[in-house]
Order: sequence, then C-alpha cells, then structure tokens
Amino acid sequence: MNDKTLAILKPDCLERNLTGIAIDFILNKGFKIKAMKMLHMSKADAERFYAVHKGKPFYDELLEYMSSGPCIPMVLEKENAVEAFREAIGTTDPRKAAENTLRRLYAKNMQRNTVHGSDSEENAQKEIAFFFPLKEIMLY
Ligand code: IDP
Ligand code: MG
Repeated sequence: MNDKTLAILKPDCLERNLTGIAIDFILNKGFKIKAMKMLHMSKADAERFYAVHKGKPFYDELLEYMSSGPCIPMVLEKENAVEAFREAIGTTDPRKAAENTLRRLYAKNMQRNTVHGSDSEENAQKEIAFFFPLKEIMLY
C-alpha cells in the first residue's frame, strides 16, 4: 500500500477559508482523493492521533489547536504518496519550507501549519485506519 498517505486540512485551513485552495493544490499535484470527511477532533482524539509526540514541549498546545475546530482528513493516492506529499507540503516550519509548497504558501506558523501529511509508510497505514474504515476508501 505504498501509494497512499493520510492528509489532514487542519483547523487553521478551514478557519481561514483555504479549504478549496488546499484541495485544488493537492489535485494539481496529481494526488487522487480516495476518501474525505469533515470532523471535529476531541482532545482525546488528538491525544491518540499525536501520541508519538507526548512529552514534547508543544504537545499540550498541539492538542488544544487540533481540537479547536473542524478539520478534513483525507486519503490521497499517488505513486510514492507519503514522500511526494511531504515534499508538496514542505517542512513543519513554514518559514523554512521550500518555495511553492503548501505550507510555505499558506501556513501561519510552526503550529498552525495548515496541513498534516504522514511521515512514513507505517504511519500512513495507521493514520488512514484511524480515520477511515476500509469501506470508506473509494476504489475508483
Ligand atoms: P509534521 O507535521 O511536519 O510531521 P511533527 O514534528 O510531526 O511535524 O509535529 C506535528 C505537529 O505539531 C506539527 O505539524 C505542528 O502543528 C506541531 N508542532 C511541531 N513542532 C512544533 C513546535 O516547535 N512548536 C509548535 N508546534 C509544533
Ligand atoms: Mg509528523
């Protein structure tokens, strides 16, 4: 399954009405959207999703932020999806991100960085399963 990754349009993306622009950006980069939904993560959801970051200085604020409003998780498909999507969004800190990456173009700061992308094959599979049962992942 190395052709799929999990993306999330984060709360700041929706808050600033960048949803359409972000989706357009993703489609223009050649990703196919195989699943998508809007939801509002609870703090407990965010805690589970970001469990690997527990104990880091930004963790508590990250949970606050990710549960502060609705977000849009999606399953994206492309050859080498994990790596290709990380490249398309740029580094965590938007000021350091490469030109024309989604974060460089639209992110506010290191925390409110507009979009999530899985960082490995293994995590992509776990993160996809976190949001989407198999029947919600389209086969088209
Ligand atoms: P990533 O999203 O680029 O993979 P991670 O290190 O996995 O970055 O961190 C997860 C999320 O936590 C980031 O996207 C960002 O929202 C937040 N975050 C990471 N590092 C910092 C920081 O130093 N300050 C504030 N927020 C941070
Ligand atoms: Mg990460």
